[in-house]
Amino acid sequence: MKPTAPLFSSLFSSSIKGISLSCILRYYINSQLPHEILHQNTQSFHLLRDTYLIYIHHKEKETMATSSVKTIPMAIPSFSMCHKLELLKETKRPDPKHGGDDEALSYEFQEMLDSLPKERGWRTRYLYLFQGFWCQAKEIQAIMSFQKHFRSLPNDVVLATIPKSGTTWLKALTFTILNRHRFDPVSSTTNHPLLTSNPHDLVPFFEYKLYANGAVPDLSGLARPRTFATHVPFGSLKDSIEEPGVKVVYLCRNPFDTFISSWHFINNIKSESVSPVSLDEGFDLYCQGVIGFGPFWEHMLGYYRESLKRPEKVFFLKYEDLKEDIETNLKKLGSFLGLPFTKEDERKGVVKAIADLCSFENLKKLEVNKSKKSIKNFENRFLFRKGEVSDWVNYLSPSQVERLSALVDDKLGGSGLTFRFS
Ligand code: PAP
Repeated sequence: MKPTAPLFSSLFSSSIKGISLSCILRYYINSQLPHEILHQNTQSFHLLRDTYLIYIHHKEKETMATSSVKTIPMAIPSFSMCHKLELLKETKRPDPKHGGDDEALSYEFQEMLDSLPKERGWRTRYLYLFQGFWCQAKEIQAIMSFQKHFRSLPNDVVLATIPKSGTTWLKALTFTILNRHRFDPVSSTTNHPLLTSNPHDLVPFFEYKLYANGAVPDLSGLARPRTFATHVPFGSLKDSIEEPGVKVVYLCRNPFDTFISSWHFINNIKSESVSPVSLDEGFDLYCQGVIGFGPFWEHMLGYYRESLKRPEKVFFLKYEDLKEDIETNLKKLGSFLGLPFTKEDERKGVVKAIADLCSFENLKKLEVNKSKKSIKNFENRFLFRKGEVSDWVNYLSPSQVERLSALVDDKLGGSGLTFRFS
């Protein structure tokens, strides 16, 4: 077969029947066409000194393209199939290769993903080890965009958690404290935003909302102080919050309940194309650190150590402490955020009103949290399960308790970070 056509570089930027070659490449990388179809239509491709020679079969003539890109693990089918791609030109397609509910990812991005270690995912096919923590392909895409484009401002507030530690609660509490002069939590006639919006709609995540799909959002219209949320570990966040005035609030929950909460949540929201994670399998992954944004011990320690180093900038809260004494902790949070509760606030019952408004019982019964969707189309009701401390006793076997206790001792022992279980 004699190559006759232009070099890959020019071909790559060219188009065939109006469809760019990069689009065709992407389609075949993303698709899981039966192998026979690819084989039947492919002429051949060979590796020659780090370069793939891709033979493209055209109806009238054969074409060869050479690529300086090192890994193109695919083949181009007959151009007579190209008309079938016409419809795919601008549409985003599900990405079965990277996990079922992902939308199409760029060729360069997929190449980067393929270079990362990966493990079985909980709700998408894979979790990738990115910057030392495990996350989904779409999260990596968003985090990369966030890290590249986000510019912090002096009074920004960032709420950080590992998933299922009480993020929804922390968002509700912080939003209500910071906005209590605009939206009075005490007045019974108040039309407080929390009554009609899920907390995730009031405090956006960097990675699921603002920078999702690699977007670059315009943040200029946000009310001050700007309040954001993230699950990203501290090591991957710190360069993006260089402004000395930025404040971080971290909410931590005991790893036993965090695991049980994650397991329930993920099996409720995972795509149908991914098989359910059994409790035993999930537990094993969790203990290996393989959970979204894990290992959990590194996530917790990253923020914990920073809170010891810079307590005026990183405030470390525990879910169990909030459950035990919400009002004391709300006052500490208000002071940390620079909006301490005054004597007048206390006299009017503002602290108690915030605690009641944001309570599990109150939020769970609201229509918006019973029947609407917020993040990535998940049903809000899955965010409000039991809201208790130590529900794990109903699920974990004695040997699992022993294993996780030993792991917690091993990873967190001596750090000063401890948990209460009642
Ligand atoms: P996310 O990471 O998906 O945002 P997140 O809000 O961190 O989830 O965690 C959900 C957990 O917090 C659930 O715990 P459970 O599975 O053990 O029940 C949820 O019930 C609990 N939760 C949500 N809102 C509140 C609240 N207002 N008070 C106490 N716990 C809450």
